[in-house]
Amino acid sequence: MGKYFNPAIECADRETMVAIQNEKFIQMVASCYNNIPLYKERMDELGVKPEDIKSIEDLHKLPFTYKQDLRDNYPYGMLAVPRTQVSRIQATSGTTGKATVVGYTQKDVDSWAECVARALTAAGATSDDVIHVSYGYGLFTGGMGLHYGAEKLGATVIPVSSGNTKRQIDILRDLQSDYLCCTPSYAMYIGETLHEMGLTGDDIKLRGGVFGAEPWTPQMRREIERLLGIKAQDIYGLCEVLGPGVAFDCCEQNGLHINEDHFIAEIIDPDTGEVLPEGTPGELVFTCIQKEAMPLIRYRTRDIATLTREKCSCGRTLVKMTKPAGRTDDMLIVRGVNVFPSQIEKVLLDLKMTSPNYLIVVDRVNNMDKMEVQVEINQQMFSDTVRNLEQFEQEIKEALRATLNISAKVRLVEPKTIARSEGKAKRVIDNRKLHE
Ligand code: DLL
Repeated sequence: MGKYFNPAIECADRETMVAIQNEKFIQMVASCYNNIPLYKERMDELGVKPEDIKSIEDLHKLPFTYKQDLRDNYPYGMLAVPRTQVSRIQATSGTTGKATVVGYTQKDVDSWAECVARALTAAGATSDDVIHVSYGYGLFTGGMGLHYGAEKLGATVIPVSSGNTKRQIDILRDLQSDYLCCTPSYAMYIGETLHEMGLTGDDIKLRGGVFGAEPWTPQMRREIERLLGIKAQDIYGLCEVLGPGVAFDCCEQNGLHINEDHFIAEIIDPDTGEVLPEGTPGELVFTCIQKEAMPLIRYRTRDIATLTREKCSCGRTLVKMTKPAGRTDDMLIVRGVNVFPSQIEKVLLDLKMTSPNYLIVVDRVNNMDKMEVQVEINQQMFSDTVRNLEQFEQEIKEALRATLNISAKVRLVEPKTIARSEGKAKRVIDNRKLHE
């Protein structure tokens, strides 16, 4: 199955895997304590010293890490190595306030590539294949992550990045790509455009695709497979922990195997922090045990999932997570971009002419995410001319685009038309039905 199917790790019995994890975990905790002030402080507060950590059984003694901790220590405060040893920086898309910056040493970049190469291998790709990467390149981990993974595999990589869909199809055809890597919604869009051009899956050579970065349903998977004539595989990850390649699905297409020699996964009750037993849904928490530059202890992902160690027909023993079934915070993922309602609120309030009443309506039309922001104008604006209102609508649209990096439809509504709430305000209506 190729060099990056590694049965010694991926099919290891539990005892072997625990032995691998124990060794790396103990080293990593010591490195965090000695090099990252936040961890020294948190562990001292709890009265835990690195010597108290003898195996992964002691994981629950350690503190959690939150996204806010990364923001508070922006940009380099969470590094366990001197900045000069960092060979790459990536960052999360669309967060409130400062971006979350993540560093990698050369060895981390290499391990990351290996995790992605495993995912590509599980999807059936080999070193003989041409791999077309349409994830965005840049600070977002999608483009670079899949690129280095495909290169590690020994494949021929085409770094197309996203956008210009007709051109994507020309490249897929001309360069005879075997695999497509992008968000599932973009894969759908490429598929639909292909058919609009009077072509079908038979006119391209694609055999498979590796899609992730946002939630997608099994129905969407079947539709992508039909439109492009491929097998569509899932890949999961988050920038803080690695990027794509934390987990990937296999031929079963039923849950994603976690690269357990790199990450220890736990499921916790998001309210109490209590560790939940296998098979119970809760918040996914990851501890990085191989990362040098930015190892995180018990990182709260906010993704809701379930873990299972049931035998998988692919032969891998790596624990499987269900596809994230939502998040514990209010982050929306629109066309692969992370959007917090508070970012939209800030844009509107900065423009001053609106009331702080707004509603975000997200939908999926023809398999593409659409976002509409309904903005309540104040009484004074309401009596203004239509021309001025149109101009204002345009201004909001541009400001949102500049902040979020994606476009949204803006609709001005009359004063007092957006429902007021007596408890928590409901700012988002998500009609996408992603988890039926
Ligand atoms: O989305 C990394 C990535 C790139 C994964 C390319 C896969 C492919 P972030 O921008 O930090 O990183 O967003 C992470 O996206 O916490 C999940 O909520 C969501 N997410 C990522 N992959 C999946 C997936 C990248 N396969 C956040 N299914 C995560 C559902 C996903 N949700």
